Amino acid sequence: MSSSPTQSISLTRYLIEEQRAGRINADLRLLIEVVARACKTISIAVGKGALGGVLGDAGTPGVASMNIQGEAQKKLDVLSNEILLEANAWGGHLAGLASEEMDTSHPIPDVYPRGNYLLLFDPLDGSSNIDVNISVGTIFSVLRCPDGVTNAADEHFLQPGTQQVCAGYTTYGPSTMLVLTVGNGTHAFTLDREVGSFMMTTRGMSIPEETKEFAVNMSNQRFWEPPMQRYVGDLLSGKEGPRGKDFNMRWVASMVADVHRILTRGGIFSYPLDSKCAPKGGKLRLMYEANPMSFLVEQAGGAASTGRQRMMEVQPTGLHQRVPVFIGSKKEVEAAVRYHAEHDTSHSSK
Ligand code: P6P
Repeated sequence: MSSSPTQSISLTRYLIEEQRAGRINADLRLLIEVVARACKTISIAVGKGALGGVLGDAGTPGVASMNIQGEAQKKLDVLSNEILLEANAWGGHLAGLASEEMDTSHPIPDVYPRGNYLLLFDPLDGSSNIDVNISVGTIFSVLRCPDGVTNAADEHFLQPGTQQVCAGYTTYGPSTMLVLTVGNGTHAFTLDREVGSFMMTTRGMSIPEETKEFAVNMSNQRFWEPPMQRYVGDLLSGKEGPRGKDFNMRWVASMVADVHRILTRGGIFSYPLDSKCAPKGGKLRLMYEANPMSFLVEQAGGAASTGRQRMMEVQPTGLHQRVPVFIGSKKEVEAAVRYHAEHDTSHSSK
């Protein structure tokens, strides 16, 4: 992993420099600052743990609150969503928002001016880990609102990942870190809690092209498609097998934590189709999980695919669309894609 010295560059200074260079405008700078500030508030809530009375499921005792995903919402899911909605309502930089925790997109209240950006987010990804004190995170993606659209609706969000102008995540771990791209590399900022500022700690994250580490939920192995079975089987065969080297495995079950490790030291994260999730298109969501992570990883020299298509070229058909995900070290993602292509070719000719 390469990185250049960061001196004491704050997020604000970095954004001013990007604006001065013409890569972002004032509204996008405000958007990123607002989201970063909201994530600091979420970090405080997450950090309180049981002392903050915010652990456990949302809803009333015995009656869990479910989101559109059919997943039980944690209290912190709901709180994080509300923090991001409130923070982004009044700034005049957004035309609309969409969240994993809301069935449809959310318009900016009429009392506030509207801007030209669309913000999508998973307010607290990996929240099932909250109650066991494992790292979770916030993932966000920014698109331009189509010209001439004043009342953004769901269909205006359905743009491929290549249309993103910004993507980022905040990971609430031993330290709180914001990882961000505006299309000019992927950079990491660490929250200085004493000052309350995100300070650049890595300029230009760079994912090694090769890796010996993979991340997948192995308990789903018997449900995978044949190419995934063969791909992981060869990883597990190690140096005696076709890959000729031994691999290590990690699985945090928190996408932000797994992807942050991969951005930091390489690896491949896979959440493939399996017979359980295939009817829904996959497990992870395209618009506010796979696409922003793909933008960040590609900007760091990695790759991201559905296994059969570059992730950021998928034309979305729904706000909560799910996709299979292979993301990380470029040559390892290419290897996984090759296993799927070989399978599909040999089966299409039959
Ligand atoms: P599993 C968390 O719920 C999440 O959306 C991702 O953050 C994570 O990678 C995945 O699901 C974990 O899935 O099947 O291991 O619970």
